[in-house]
Amino acid sequence: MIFSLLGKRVEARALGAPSLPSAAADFRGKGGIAKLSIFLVALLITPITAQAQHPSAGSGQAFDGAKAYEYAREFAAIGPRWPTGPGHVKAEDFLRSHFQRNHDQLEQDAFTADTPIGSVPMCNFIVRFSGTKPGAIVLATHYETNYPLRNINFVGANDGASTTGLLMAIADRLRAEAAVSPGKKLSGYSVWLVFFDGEEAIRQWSASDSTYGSRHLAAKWGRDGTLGQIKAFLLADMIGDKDLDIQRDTNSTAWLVSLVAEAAKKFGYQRYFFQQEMDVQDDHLAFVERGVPSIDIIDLDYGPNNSYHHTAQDTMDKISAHSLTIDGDVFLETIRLIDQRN
Ligand code: 1BN
Ligand code: ZN
Repeated sequence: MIFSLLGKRVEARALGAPSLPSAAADFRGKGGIAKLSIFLVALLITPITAQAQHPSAGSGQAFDGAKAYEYAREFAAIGPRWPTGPGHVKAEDFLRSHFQRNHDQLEQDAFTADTPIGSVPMCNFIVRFSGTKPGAIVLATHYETNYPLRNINFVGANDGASTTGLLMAIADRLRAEAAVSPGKKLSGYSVWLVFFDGEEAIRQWSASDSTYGSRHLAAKWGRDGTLGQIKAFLLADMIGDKDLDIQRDTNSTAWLVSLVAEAAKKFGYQRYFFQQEMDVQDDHLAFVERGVPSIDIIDLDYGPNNSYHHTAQDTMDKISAHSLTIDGDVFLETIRLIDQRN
């Protein structure tokens, strides 16, 4: 399959996964009904621990994808959020006031980006939840919308808003977990949520005209030694899509890809993950280049022939609470697996 994105052609390779991944596909053909009956009886009598665990596994509570969706809806309702535009200021205010209201540890990383239209003020937001172990896991997204699309009503429901909502709902979970823990700390590594500005190209995507926020923060954290604390960097991008199919990015760190696949498997979510592979350039690259174990969890197949991507059709009706539940369950389980790793 070939996607045409931002004027670039991105080639995707199918990884030989069955197109009908459900167990039902195995019961076609001779003796199928008998086998299906045996399978259903086995399902009924198999202890729950032996099956793919429903999202109550792990921390003991299903992820609230409806809450993530509601945050995304509020955020997308701000309207277009292109750098230098009025919606961008409102988006910054929204994030700032949300995390301040919740008394979270918020850092605002304001900087000036050198872009094809000149100097542009940008701001990354970092929200930190302290853990008992030394080191941190970073979960990241971008929140702004595309400057070249400023003259259409591009609200980026999937592209920016969905994963902003996802991280806000993850913050709710982390805050609640810390509140009931000894010393008000997460048990495990610290978790830092990062909302990047300036992921999108200002004129045309290139290494120097894109990912302004992540390149700025990776360089800054490289200079001040913060990168050395980061055990893993997980990027979420465009994974609110109702029709979720997350590609395996070939620039991502192999062990982290395996860990995310293991987390997905725990919930029986394998069919949504890594059926195709792609070379993806995104906000994780500045961290990959500096040796931080990193993964881009991204769905680059949005709508028929990718027709919703970077169009005014990227609206809330194209994303779902169910996809955000899958994402949240897998992110939280991946954190748990990284915590257990060493
Ligand atoms: C993601 C969302 N991107 C832009 N908006 C980056 C990207 C687009 C990466 C296409 C790979 C292909
Ligand atoms: Zn985009």
